Amino acid sequence: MRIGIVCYPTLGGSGIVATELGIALAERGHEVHLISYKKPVKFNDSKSGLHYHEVEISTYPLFDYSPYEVVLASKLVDVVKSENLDLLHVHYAIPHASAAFLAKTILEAEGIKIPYITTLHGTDITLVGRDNAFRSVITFCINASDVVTAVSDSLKKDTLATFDITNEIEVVHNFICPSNYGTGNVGEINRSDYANDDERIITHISNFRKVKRIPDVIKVFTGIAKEIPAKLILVGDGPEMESIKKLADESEFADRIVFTGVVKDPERIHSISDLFVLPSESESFGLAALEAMISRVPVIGTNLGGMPEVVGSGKSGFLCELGDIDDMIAKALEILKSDDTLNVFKDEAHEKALTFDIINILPKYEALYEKALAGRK
Ligand code: GMT
Repeated sequence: MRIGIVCYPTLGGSGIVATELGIALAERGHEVHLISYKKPVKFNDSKSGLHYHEVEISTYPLFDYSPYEVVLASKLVDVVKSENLDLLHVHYAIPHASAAFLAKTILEAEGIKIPYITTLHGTDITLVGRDNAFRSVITFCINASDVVTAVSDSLKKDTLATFDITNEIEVVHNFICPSNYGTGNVGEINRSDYANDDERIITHISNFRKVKRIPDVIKVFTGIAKEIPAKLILVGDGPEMESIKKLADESEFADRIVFTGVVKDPERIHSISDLFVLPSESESFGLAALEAMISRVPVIGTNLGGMPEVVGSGKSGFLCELGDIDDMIAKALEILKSDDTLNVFKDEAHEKALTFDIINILPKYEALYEKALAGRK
């Protein structure tokens, strides 16, 4: 198949999933064309069958805000025609689904039929999607999609509860490529640069937005550090960075908190970690948790959204109620109390992560592409 994939290029989960999917589809012999405003962070230039098309954003003095959706739709029309694409797969509804709908309508007027598949990722429904300013367009474009997928059962439920959905939503969970982990290909990292032998390493990786509740990470770490020797590594960057740095500076364990900034290959950090903390107030799936688990790192997270589908509770880690810091500290200490217990959790985390192997997930997308092609609306 000749597939166009639209995504955000950043390190956010939807961009990672879209790019990894593109790479895997190219490996299966499909011709894949990734379309975004910047080359996605995980794009692989040397992969045969994988191509990149950049959406150029025009700026004119008249525009306070450049109309990205319009230039994206125009680009989609051009790429569908020049590359003879069979279908479009857009990741994150806003504004990718509406741009795809516009492109499809334009192409239809020219006698070209192209289906589009929309994958809902999370905040496009649970956060941005709840904003009334987007509601009518998102609802329409989800319903007009030839196929709609959600990355968890929980997100499907949220979508049905938030919008007037008349279309079917198929759940296709996010995935992991186990072969990318534990290969040593991501470069060396010395545990001793971050912690002493007797210290546990706690990590958190995110885009530092409010929804991730990083102050809770610092509180949980403080509780752990009061009981056992430990270090906290905070990976990523985003709007909350300044306030988090201030909180860390004021902490009684300030000298045990390290900020790395954005790290392109989080597996380097996971390879030296003992525990991953993700106390988000909303998490449709929790790809960051899955990435930790495949690297044998157990998770302390919140019992909401798609997290129970990914982490489960009591084996690969523990899920606690939102904001229940005392419980998170107690559960973290339970995992970290001895090397034997920690190793049991590490093994379980890895086992559970393997159930999300891309080998099991990719055929589901291929089948949905076939379905979209068979029933071109
Ligand atoms: O919230 C993020 O970290 C970014 C966002 C995105 O779309 O890039 O993540 C959402 O999609 C990920 C991939 O499907 C999911 O793993 C995340 O759980 C989801 N984030 C939220 O629901 C807050």
